[in-house]
Amino acid sequence: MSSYIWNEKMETMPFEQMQALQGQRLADCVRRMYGTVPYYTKRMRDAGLEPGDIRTLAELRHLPFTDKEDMRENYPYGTFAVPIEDIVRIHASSGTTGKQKVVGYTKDDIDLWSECCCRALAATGLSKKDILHVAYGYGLFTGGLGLHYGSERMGLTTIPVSSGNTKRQIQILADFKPTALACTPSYALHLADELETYGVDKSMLSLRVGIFGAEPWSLAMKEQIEEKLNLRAFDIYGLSETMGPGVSISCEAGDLLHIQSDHFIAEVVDPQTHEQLPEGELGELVFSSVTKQGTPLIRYNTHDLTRLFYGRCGCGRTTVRMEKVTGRADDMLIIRGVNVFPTQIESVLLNYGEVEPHYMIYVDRVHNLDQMEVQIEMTPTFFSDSIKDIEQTERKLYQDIQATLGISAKIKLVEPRSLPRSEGKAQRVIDRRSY
Ligand code: DLL
Repeated sequence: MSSYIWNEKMETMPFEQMQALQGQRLADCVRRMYGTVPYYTKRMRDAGLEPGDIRTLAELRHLPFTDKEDMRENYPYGTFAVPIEDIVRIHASSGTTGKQKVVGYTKDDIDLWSECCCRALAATGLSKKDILHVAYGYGLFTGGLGLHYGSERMGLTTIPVSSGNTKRQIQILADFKPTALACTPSYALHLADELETYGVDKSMLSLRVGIFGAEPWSLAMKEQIEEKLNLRAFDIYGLSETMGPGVSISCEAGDLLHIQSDHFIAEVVDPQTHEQLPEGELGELVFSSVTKQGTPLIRYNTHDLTRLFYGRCGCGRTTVRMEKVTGRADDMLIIRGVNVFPTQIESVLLNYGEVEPHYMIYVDRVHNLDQMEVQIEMTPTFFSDSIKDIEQTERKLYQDIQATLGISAKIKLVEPRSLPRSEGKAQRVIDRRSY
């Protein structure tokens, strides 16, 4: 079945009407938070603002930003806008450093989240006739439970496998015949590679849709997963602070992701000046989750890098679209002064039939000079080739990566299956530099 629109009214609302609704919801949200959430009240006062100053969407740009530090400084419940007895669920995300970012959901928030996930699932063409295998982790991570509730609300047969235990995952894929798989793209690739180990051919699977996200992945990787698992892959985006999966989803008409604009007001800002950027310009993605009751956030800087696009999409939706997130501003490596994102390296590797998209980037500082080494797994067939061929491919990759990044990196082709695999978000970079 092809995709359909779950909430016609909200997902196809004329742009001006949506902006008016967003402005109204923003004003309500500011009023709700002012006086209830102490850190936010202080922020507004410091900026010389009162709730009455915010009446329309145009006034959004006057409001102060919120960042992960605000969540950490107010750990665990200081960002909550309702008493704890109204909270029915808590999630948390740890990130790489510091205290966890804790978020609370009221019953209405869980309903809103399920609605957003239904919209996302519908955009991929799933309906109640489908069986969804959820291999995102269940627990404090939002991936598993978030999609689970949306899937059940839509009436799909939902298999809550959670992450880990690859052997069992493959057995379920082969025996229960799910038609859709939800997990991180790196784990989808791992599952595809492991099919053979367990004597399963992709023709024995019934998958037709993949709902992949929670980490950056390139379009080249998307094509590989589609081919290896014989499905159509969609990109699902979200973050715990604003809700979890379902904030945006790609559609059948293209690779841009539709943001659920009636709940999340998106801006893209210049990373240095924090000024709003016009349509199509690359910058940091900022969200205001104006309908959330538990932990609403205003102008939360995700530090994810993307561009925004407006106008009606080929699928009929009018919601604001964002480009596939290529990385986070804080994931960016600066090697000898040059900005490098792991996904740039990934898109080069994926043009080579001799290697697998399993790679690790090691960064060191030797005699005050940054050095980058990229280790890439060879395919089992290429691994058995002559040393001369392997060295030649290493040289070609060296040149290609240098041309793409503008700096050189040592390339080391390693044995198949020798690099660590992740069951959730993949770790691609080990930065061993000390400053
Ligand atoms: O990763 C929520 C999620 C679960 C999204 C399942 C999609 C599917 P956090 O653990 O809080 O929440 O991490 C959020 O992950 O700021 C991005 O940097 C990254 N991220 C999430 N989705 C994508 C995506 C979940 N589709 C952080 N593409 C975000 C690229 C993504 N990066």
